[in-house]
Amino acid sequence: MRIDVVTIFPDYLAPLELSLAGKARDKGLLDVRVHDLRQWATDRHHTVDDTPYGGGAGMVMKPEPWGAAFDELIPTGSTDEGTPPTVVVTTPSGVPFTQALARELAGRERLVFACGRYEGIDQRVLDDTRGRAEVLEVSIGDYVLNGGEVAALAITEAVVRLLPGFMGNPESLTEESHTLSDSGSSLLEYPVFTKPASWRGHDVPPVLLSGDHGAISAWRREQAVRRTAERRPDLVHPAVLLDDVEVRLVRPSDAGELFTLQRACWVQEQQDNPGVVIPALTESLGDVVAWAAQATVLVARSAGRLVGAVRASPRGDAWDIGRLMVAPDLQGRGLGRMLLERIEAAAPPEATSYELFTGAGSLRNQKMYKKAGYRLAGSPEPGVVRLTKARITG
Ligand code: 6GU
Repeated sequence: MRIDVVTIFPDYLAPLELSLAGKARDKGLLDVRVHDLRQWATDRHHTVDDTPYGGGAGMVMKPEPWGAAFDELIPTGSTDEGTPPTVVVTTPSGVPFTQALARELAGRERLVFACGRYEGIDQRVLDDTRGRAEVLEVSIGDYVLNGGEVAALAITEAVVRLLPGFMGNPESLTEESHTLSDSGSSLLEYPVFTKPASWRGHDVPPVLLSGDHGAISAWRREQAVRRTAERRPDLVHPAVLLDDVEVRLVRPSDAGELFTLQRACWVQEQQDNPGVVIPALTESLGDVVAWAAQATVLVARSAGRLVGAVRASPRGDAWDIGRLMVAPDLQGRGLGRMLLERIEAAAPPEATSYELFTGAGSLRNQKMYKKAGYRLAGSPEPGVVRLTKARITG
């Protein structure tokens, strides 16, 4: 494989000479060349950036130096002899870099990295290059780096170690995190241990010393699944997109699932508020049917599944909101906040404030309510806090 890197900071790419990529070079698997973009800038100051058309902050990388760089590195006609080169433009607005993309890139004969700086590269450079090469805009994660150099290093490292003949022991490639299992799902790696069996009072899990290979595989798989569910729920079940969610008024036929969802949701509340009596945990199906018929109740469904609900009723001048619930596996995605906004919007015209209660120990709930504009307004009984928000009517 041949890799060219075009950057205004060639020194940044020095690590390519070392370790991994250096090893691949020594084995003759890899030919890496780093180029300074400024050598293709024609003015006296070797200018590579300019102000953006349309205004706005920051600078944009000028098209001419990039055009000249690609003309030299990827001459027209380079498509004719076999596979066209792949230009990887590193940018936070690219497609996510994944192990699957690393495997794809490892199959290419030529990669050309274009390391963006400033606010990015004039878009026409990429459009102009598409005739001669496959152009991919790639990001290494949801955060912003000053430039694409570190991303180019990371991508190179992930790709080069997959080159046939690079790894001494190819088996270590098939077991690691993010390798697709037979079922097609991706799991994080299980925790690993080495000698001694006891260290600073921490023991290695006994099953690993048992010599029972079946039990060891089962334990490892269980640990991998547990870790993945905790750290990367997005890998276990694809994110529920908010526009997948239908919110509507409750119907009598929702009651059974509402009853089940309520129980599941308030178990956590009981754990966070020990000793507090929580009616939502002990109500019967009949109780749920009764309040669902009396109050204004909204339910959220996603792909047919009941995933959230909220209820409210007028009390004096207040719109009394309660039973805001989101399925435990889908919390933290803004669903609760959306339901809260929707039930606020359903308040009768005469309501002047919103009011709700939650556990004194339910810090996550309180944080969400405060973000939504609620303020603590006393404690009606031990372990319970009241929150209120003035209604602003236009
Ligand atoms: Cl590829 N470039 C920059 N500048 N920032 C990033 C990135 C790339 N990937 C994540 N953040």
